Amino acid sequence: MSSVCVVGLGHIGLPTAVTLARHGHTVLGVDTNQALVESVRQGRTSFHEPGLSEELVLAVASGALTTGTAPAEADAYVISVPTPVDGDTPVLTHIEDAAGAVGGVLSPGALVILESTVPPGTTAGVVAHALEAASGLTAGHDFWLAHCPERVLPGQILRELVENDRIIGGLDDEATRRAIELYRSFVTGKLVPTDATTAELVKLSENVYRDVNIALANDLAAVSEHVGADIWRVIEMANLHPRVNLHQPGPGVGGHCIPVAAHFLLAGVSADAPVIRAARAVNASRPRRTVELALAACEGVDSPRVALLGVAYKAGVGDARATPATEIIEGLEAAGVEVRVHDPLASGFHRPLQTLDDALAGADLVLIVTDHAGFREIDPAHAATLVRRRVLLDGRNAVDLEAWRAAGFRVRRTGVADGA
Ligand code: SAJ
Repeated sequence: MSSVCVVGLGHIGLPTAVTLARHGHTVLGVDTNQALVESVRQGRTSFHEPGLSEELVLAVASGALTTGTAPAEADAYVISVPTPVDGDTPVLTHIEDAAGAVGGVLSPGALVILESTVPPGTTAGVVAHALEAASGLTAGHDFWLAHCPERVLPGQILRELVENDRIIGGLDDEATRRAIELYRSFVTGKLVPTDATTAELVKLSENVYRDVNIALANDLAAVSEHVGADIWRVIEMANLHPRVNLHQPGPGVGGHCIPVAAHFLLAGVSADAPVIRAARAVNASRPRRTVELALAACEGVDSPRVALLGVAYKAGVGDARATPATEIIEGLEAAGVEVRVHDPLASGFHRPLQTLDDALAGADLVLIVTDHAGFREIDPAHAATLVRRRVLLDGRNAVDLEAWRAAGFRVRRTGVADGA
C-alpha cells in the first residue's frame, strides 16, 4: 500500500481519509482549520455521518491516520476542498491554494487526484498549472494528475464510498491507470476510465440532471395547484410508469452541490443551455414562493408568529449550512413575521433552534420546510394546544394532512390547491 495525503477534511475528505486508512494506506489528513485538525486527531468528527466516528477512532488508534495543517511528501494526494460560488461564479481559490501547497511537497512519480467538483477544464487548467508552478515539475511527465469526482449521498457516505462506481479521469492514460490502482484498494464498484474533462462533465451532468428534474416537479406542482389536483398523488401514479421518475417538489433546493451544478457547468461556456438555466431559476424561486404562501396564510394576523420546522438542507441529515430555510426565514422576518425554528437533527445553523413545543407556542402558522421523518410523529392534537391559530403549510409531503385536519388545523401543502 501507499502513503496518501488527503487535503481537506470536510464532508467528503474526512470519510475518504478514514476509508483509505482503513484499507491499508498510511494517510495524512490535512486541513487549514487548526481546530478541525486537532479534533480529528483526537478522533472527533465535526459533523454527523453514520459510522464515521467509529471508523475515525479506529483509523487514528491504529496510527494509519494522522493529521496536520500542511501537506507532506506522499505517493498520492487527494484534494477535496470546497468549491463554493460567489453569486453564480465558481470560486476556485481553495482549489488553487490546495494545489499550490501540494506542489510545494510534490516529488517525481507522485499521483495527484482532484475530487472536488469543478467547472469543465479546471483539472487540466488551473490545477495542473498551480501544481507545476509550485513544484517545477510537469504534469504527465514528472507527476500524474486525475479528476475523480465523488457521488456519495450524505447519510450513506461510508457505504457509497466503497460501493459506488467511480469515474477516473486522468490527464493522460498513465494518470488514469495509477488512479484506478489507488481506488481499486477500497472501491468495489466499477472504476470507469476516461479523461479529466469528461470526468468533470459527468459529475456536473449528474447533478444538473437532478436540478432539472426537481424543477420539473416544482413546475408540475404549480400546475397542480391551479387545476385542483394533488401533485403528490400525481407523482406517485406517474412513477408507476416503468420509465418515469418524477422527482419531488419542495420549498427550495439546498446543499453545496445541486444548487451550484448549473453555474459550474455553464461557467465561461458560451453554450445557451436554456433548459438548465430555466430549471435553476425555477428552483431558486421556490423559497420566495414559500414565503408568499406563508404570508398569505398569515393574512390579517396582528404580529404573526411562524413555527418553522426543519432547517437541514434535506430530510434525515443535520447539515443546515446551505439550506433554503435561510432565505425563507429572511423573507418572513423582512415582512415583520416572528420566526421560531425547530429541527431535531440540525447542527451549525446560524440562529438558535427551539424545542418543538417552544417553536409551536403561540404560532399562527406551522410551516414545514424539511421533511424529517420524525415530523410525521408530531401529535397534531398536542400541537393544537400550543399554537395560537391552527394553520399548517406543509412545504414537503411531510405529515398526514388528514390527522392535522382532524385536530382542527386548516392545512395547505405544496402542489395541492388551497382547500383541496
Ligand atoms: N430535493 C428536492 N426534490 C427532490 C430531491 C431533492 O427538492 O426530489 C432537494 C433536497 O431537499 C435538497 C436538495 O434538493 O435540498 C439536494 O438534495 P439531494 O438529494 O440531491 O442531495 P445531495 O446534494 O446531498 O446529493 C447530491 C447527489 N447527487 C445526485 O443525486 C445526482 C449525490 O449523489 C452527490 O454526491 C451530491 O449531490 C454531491 O456531492 O454532488
